Amino acid sequence: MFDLFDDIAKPEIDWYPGWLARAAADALFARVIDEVSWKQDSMLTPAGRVPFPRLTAWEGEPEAVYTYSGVRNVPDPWTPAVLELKDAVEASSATAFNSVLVNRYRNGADSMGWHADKEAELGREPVIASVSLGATRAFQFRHVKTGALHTLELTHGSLLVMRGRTQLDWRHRVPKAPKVAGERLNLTFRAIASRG
Ligand SMILES: O=C(O)CCC(=O)C(=O)O
Ligand SMILES: [Mn+2]
Repeated sequence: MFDLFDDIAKPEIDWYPGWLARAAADALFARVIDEVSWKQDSMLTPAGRVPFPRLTAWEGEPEAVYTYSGVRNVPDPWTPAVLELKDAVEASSATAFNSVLVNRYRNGADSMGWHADKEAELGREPVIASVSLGATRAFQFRHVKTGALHTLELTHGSLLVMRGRTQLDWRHRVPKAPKVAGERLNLTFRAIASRG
């Protein structure tokens, strides 16, 4: 009953700003851009279909089927640089992942709105490991009850691991950044329990 403040202080995250050495991050940025099959997905809004303000790709094991907006998505097979990153992320986070959502923010006009990663396939308290490459972008958390805000600068070669109640108690986003000209990649590794 008096646990009102338990979840307020901060999201449950592990943050490794210098996770990859500069040269390794540079090489992986170029390889991921080159090897991934980028898609321009869109979402259905009351005003009709609107393209996402970013390019995306979904890779993983064939059984890691992800359903969103009523569409059953089978992942593309792992590509080599993404698979190398998966192995390194699994070692750092002590978690096994079977899929990754890759986001490509072409410049500061690209973004991702407030959301939590709450799909049933992820389970109730998922571990989600997020690798950033390229231009630094702000990443904000907003507490669902108090509105408390936390901002992290997601730098080239960083790793952010979200755990525990982070997806239940917080929303997160990558706001537009009009001054950012450079491109950024983000890979969020996930463990999907397929519903068949
Ligand atoms: O680009 C980012 O850092 C966030 C990506 C994200 O929240 C997601 O893919 O669900
Ligand atoms: Mn997310």
